[in-house]
Amino acid sequence: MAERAPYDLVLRGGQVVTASGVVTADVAVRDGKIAALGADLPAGRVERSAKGRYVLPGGVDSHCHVEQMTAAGIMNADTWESATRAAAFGGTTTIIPFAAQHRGMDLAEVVQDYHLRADRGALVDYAFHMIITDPSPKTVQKDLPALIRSGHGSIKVFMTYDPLIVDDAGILKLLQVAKAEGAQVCVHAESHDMIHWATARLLAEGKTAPRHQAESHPRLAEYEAIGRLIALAELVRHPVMIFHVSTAEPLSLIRDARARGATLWAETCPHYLFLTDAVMDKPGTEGAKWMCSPPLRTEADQAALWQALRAGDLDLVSSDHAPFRYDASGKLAAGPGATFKQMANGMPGLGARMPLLFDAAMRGRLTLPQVAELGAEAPARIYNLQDKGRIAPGADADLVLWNPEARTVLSDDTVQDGTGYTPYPGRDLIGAVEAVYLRGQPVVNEDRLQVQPGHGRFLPRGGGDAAIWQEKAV
Ligand code: DUC
Ligand code: ZN
Ligand code: ZN
Repeated sequence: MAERAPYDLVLRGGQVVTASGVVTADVAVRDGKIAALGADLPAGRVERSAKGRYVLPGGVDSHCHVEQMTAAGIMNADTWESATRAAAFGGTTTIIPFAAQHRGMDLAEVVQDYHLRADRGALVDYAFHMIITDPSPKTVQKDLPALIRSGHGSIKVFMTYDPLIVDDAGILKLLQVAKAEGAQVCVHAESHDMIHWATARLLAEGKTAPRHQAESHPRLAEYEAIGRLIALAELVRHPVMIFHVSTAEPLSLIRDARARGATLWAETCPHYLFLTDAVMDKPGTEGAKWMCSPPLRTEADQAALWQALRAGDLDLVSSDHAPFRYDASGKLAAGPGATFKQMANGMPGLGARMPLLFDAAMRGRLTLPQVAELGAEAPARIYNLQDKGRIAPGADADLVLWNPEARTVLSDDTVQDGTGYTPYPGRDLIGAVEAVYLRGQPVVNEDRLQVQPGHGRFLPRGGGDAAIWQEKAV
């Protein structure tokens, strides 16, 4: 009887990229896990040359919105299938979108509903953050603890938006529950009242076009809310994840808080790194394609965010994929005369995130190990996805082969998600995804999808270390 090859798959002789460096190595896979890394490993049942290619961990996108309804009742442009298709083609194999409670909704039912749709449609693996907009006694005392214990280890709260805002008292209550149950708390931190004030002034002056949306979210609104959030976290002594940092000034708040011993995390997103608000200066309503919240900022902010990523002041890069079509089903749902305030915020990003980061490494803005860290290892570690985001024996064999000789030109015609446009039309990126493996199985190969909806698995997780306030001597 023929002997079984020791491995199911061996990727031979690639440049293997982890957060700690780049080495030439074979990567061997058995039973969906990375079994060995090294030179001249024994044969696999399937052999593939990775010579001249970089092998990176499958991306982990820890902040994206999938098949999510806005408070105004607009379903975003993606199904689970289209969103995870975009993720897979863009080298991302794990996502953490949201199960979004709107006011009056039963949180347990909301989570069950998102599960049903995800379980049917997902092509890549996933977990959820639970958005809490209604910290009622039932949510806080009953549903939330039960859901955290069943593997939903993080929540998101908003400090702004009329239909979503949780006030400081509510945030303190949620931090307390999260602390007791070992859950993580992610926060959209912008001052509601400052946005309200700025928006009212702009609308009164007739400045209703999408490009004014950027002015309606003053940079001080982010600074003030992040400072307040850090104070709330320090009061309860429970960590927070500061979502989508877009401006330079809060970086010093983050550094100072850490220097005095606070435990916290912070992310930024590709659109703040690669775009400025100048892109919104388009005729008519076209600027709406780039409306997001917090909004696009300036070149000086971009430079500060890149520096913060290199310095470790920001921990990871998520897409904040929030897709709305540029038509009456999405951005233009409120009709032709709508003001920016009536248009949905957000832009697509699941597919472009890792290609943009890989390109940044090829152009010397980051190193490849930083790309592995910011795009995969850090989000997996912070969100307690222990088998994900790493190329190491025992981890899930989520692997992406990148060809540094190829180019990827982003265009509306090639987007894989449901949005129908890219925020980066015409951008020419160095590098291209050649193959994507999830748990050792090909998901994308030579530009073809290899799996069916439902292939993705739910990843139950607790809050992990990121839900524990680390007592540091300072
Ligand atoms: N916040 C997000 O995190 N995503 C999209 C819109 C928003 O306000
Ligand atoms: Zn947000
Ligand atoms: Zn978001």
